[in-house]
Amino acid sequence: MDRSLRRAAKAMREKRNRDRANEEFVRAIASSVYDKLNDMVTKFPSFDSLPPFYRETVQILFNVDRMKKSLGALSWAASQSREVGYGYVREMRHAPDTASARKQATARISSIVHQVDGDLRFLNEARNVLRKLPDIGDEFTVVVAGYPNVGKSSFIRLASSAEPEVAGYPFTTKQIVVGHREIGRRERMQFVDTPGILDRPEEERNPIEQQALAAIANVADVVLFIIDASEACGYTLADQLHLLEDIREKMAMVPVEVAVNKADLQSLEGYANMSTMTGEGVEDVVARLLTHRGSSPTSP
Ligand SMILES: Nc1nc2c(ncn2[C@@H]2O[C@H](COP(=O)(O)OP(=O)(O)O)[C@@H](O)[C@H]2O)c(=O)[nH]1
Ligand SMILES: [Mg+2]
Repeated sequence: MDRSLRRAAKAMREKRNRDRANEEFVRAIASSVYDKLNDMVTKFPSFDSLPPFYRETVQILFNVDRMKKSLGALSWAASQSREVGYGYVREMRHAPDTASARKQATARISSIVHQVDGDLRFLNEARNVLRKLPDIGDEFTVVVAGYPNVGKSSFIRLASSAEPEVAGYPFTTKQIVVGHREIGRRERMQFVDTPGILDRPEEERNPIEQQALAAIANVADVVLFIIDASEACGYTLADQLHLLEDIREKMAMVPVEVAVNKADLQSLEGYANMSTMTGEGVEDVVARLLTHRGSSPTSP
């Protein structure tokens, strides 16, 4: 409203005749409010073209129906403001007192905008969160799981071709880490680390985290579960294997690869062993992960 009022005042100053100036004020405020509200609607991220991860996230956080309703309310307010404003402009051609018509028109448009105040605030908040969502595209996706301190971050750092990106994660206070690696001509795979989601057993997950897990299961082409057999991470091997079974169950549709890290301290027979400290075995694990490329229903 403030922005539109400033525009209108400027448009008004450009007219010599007082009645035409009042008319111009109303026309300017009506079209400026119309443009601004319509702009918000057309530039809002489209839900239907969102990748699955975002779609689920948006659904969990904001409810797509409510967003569609709010966007509908803005469209209504946009055309209503223009209609009301232009109605006054037509009347002002013959009105004896254009100044009071100008005030009335301004008050009515302002009241229309106030009616969608809640929608504007809601959409603004939603847009801010959408902008901050981690950049998870449709690339071949490895979700890295395992208890804290087993070496998930170290693995992603080592396996990625560039420094992993860190983004705020809407479900927790934690951050999501995404690493990328080139796998052939103009193709990339991505590694996603989800602290707070796949590093504890089921019982400790709150409902929002459980939904987050469902969203993650949706984007994962394969899960890499990392075990620290040395138990230097602070969790027993038995606890780690228990979490592995929990994740296998939860992500039933997604294949799970297991790697034993910190093999420089303690390896485990029958598993793929690696050490993200010495680098040994890491490339073999990446190669195993790549065998799942194109075989999963979620891959593009
Ligand atoms: N000895 C040894 N230590 C490791 C290895 N990989 C990671 N660490 C250490 O384990 C700790 C946790 O690693 P980090 O990658 O942050 O684990 P995350 O919590 O699962 O992401 C760090 O102090 C690492 O230096 C490894 O292969 N060998
Ligand atoms: Mg970590």
